[in-house]
Amino acid sequence: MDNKKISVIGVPSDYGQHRRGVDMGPSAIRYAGVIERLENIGYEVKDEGDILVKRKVNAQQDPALLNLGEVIEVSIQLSNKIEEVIKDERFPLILGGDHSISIGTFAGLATRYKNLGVIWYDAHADINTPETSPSGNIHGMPLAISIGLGNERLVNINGIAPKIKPENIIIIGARSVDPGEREIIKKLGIKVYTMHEIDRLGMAEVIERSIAYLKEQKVDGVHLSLDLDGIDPLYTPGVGTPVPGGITYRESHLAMEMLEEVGFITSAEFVEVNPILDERNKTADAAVALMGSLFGEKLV
Ligand code: 4U7
Ligand code: MN
Ligand code: MN
Ligand code: MN
Repeated sequence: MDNKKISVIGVPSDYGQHRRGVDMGPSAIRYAGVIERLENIGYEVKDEGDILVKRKVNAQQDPALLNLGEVIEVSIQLSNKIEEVIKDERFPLILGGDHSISIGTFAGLATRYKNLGVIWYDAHADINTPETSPSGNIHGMPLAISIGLGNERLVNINGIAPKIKPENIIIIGARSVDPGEREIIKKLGIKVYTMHEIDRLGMAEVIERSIAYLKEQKVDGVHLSLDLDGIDPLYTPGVGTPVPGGITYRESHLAMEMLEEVGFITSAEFVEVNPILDERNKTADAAVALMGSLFGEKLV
């Protein structure tokens, strides 16, 4: 990583889905030693603390967009925080929280990057709209919102819309895609490396192709959004929507190491860590170990 200054931002929100406990993700990841781990590699790390997330007031619910008001509030705060951090020339490292927090992440990043590349490491495509979503859970919608599809208030957070170009997105690890998502992916030609391609090509080839592709797109930055459910639940059981048949622990380290070697990741988030569903903080430990690889930890 070129930028030697990291700002860690916790987003203790669970409003994007219905399994409580993912709001404790930032605590679990801090407990797993994220700050010390990065400092030991040689970074100047500032813990910005957590975004203030109000405890839930039971308001009326739109079943197609659960907790919309709360997600908007969190997104605005996170966006502002990220804007401040990148103005300071620091690398934003965001700890979730469920994946709806990416809405705020993209909003903040859009204040700086006009042609941002995105690596979406996930078992899911997270590209549902309120019309296609089988659940109404906003954590299944952030990629759609980033490209301007879905609820207008979410799409327009920060006044910049769309925030990402569909051709700048690469999804890695997909193995649970809803019918409506498949249609959007096909229509927009979004690049997806499913588990099938990872098995056929190997992770090294998948990452090499992804890097080459984003370079061709002449992106001005690359955001890594890593949903811990992209990895097989054997290694990361503490997630709300586990899907078997996922990426291995070693493949994930390899992916992080290869991204580090080219040094083009400019922001990252690790989401969906739910310590209530975990086994002895295994998932947060995995997240921190992967950050070690992403930030260039060397064994010898
Ligand atoms: B995550 C789902 F229907 N697609 O929209 C949905 F399968 O951030 C799951 O990747 C979304 O964990 C998972 O509710 C969102 C479902
Ligand atoms: Mn997922
Ligand atoms: Mn996700
Ligand atoms: Mn999930």
